[in-house]
Amino acid sequence: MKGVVIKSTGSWYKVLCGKQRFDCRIKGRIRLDDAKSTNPIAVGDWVECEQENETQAVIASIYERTNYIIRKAANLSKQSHIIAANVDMAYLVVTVHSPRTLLSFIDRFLLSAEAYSIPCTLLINKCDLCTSDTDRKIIQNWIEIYRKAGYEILCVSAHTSENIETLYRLMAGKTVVFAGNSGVGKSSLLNAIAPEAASRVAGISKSHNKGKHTTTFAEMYELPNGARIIDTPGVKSFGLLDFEKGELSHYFPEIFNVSKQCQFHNCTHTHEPQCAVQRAVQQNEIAPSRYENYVSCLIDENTKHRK
Ligand SMILES: Nc1nc2c(ncn2[C@@H]2O[C@H](COP(=O)(O)OP(=O)(O)OP(=O)(O)O)[C@@H](O)[C@H]2O)c(=O)[nH]1
Ligand SMILES: [Mg+2]
Ligand SMILES: [Zn+2]
Repeated sequence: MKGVVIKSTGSWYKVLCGKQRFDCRIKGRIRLDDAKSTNPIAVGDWVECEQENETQAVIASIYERTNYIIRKAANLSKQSHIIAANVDMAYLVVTVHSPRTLLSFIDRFLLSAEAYSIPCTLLINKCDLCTSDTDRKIIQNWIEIYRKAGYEILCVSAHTSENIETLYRLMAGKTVVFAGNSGVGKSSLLNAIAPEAASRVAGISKSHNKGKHTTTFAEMYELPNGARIIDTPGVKSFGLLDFEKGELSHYFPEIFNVSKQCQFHNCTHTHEPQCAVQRAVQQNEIAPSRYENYVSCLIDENTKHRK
């Protein structure tokens, strides 16, 4: 029987086959394509199961993925971690307050989502906390940066329910993944959208103003309108997988658009003369922060020259 993985702890899996849920282990010698991954089977994967009894089954094989979102398990690690598979889109949850999300984190996430062809929308959560002029300016600035880059960006609040209905409507019938740093309110948003899901939520650590890594395993929740939300554990950083230097700019949509007008077709947009990208940055058509983060990814130790 075919089912979708709705929870994965790495050693056992919860699989939904039709309306029935099974606790599953992986069958002894299953063939896995991606042995470098810490979790070869991820939430969102379609699998073939063999039923053992009322509640248990074994995963015998895994169906090919349409896409997946992946990051390096740790910066120096050779292993990767698949956050979710077979998703229609990703919502990157970010916050101005408690904690403040770094733009470098956002841009690295967006880069990976582009590389794996996953449309991404940004959600600025905890907007209820942003009452000061300074906070409002930051929000305006973020909206400008990411709209210019071609991304949708929406202010929401899990506490006051701002834009929660809109979000629910936007997700109808889609499989979406909620990603972001720990403590930005991914699980809280899920609970606001689907109170029956009741995912665990915890406070922000007072000493560090950071999340407490409350959600430990990714899990998929089904909503009455056919949406499926994958709530994921917060990540601290987003380690890049091995990109080639030349392909990197393809994953910054606004840089890629303008780069067609550069003098050299293999322009890296760093030192070359007649670079349309650098000109666009000077004219503020491309946000300086986006350009800086592009350059920082370019010189990242994991980004390679073509072999
Ligand atoms: N003021 C305010 N607080 C919020 C909002 N959303 C979440 N919080 C609080 O932020 C804290 C962290 O929320 P969680 O939902 O656990 O965050 P998370 O992103 O799931 O964190 P991890 O599971 O650790 O990745 C909790 O104390 C929430 O009550 C919001 O919209 N406004
Ligand atoms: Mg959580
Ligand atoms: Zn250029």
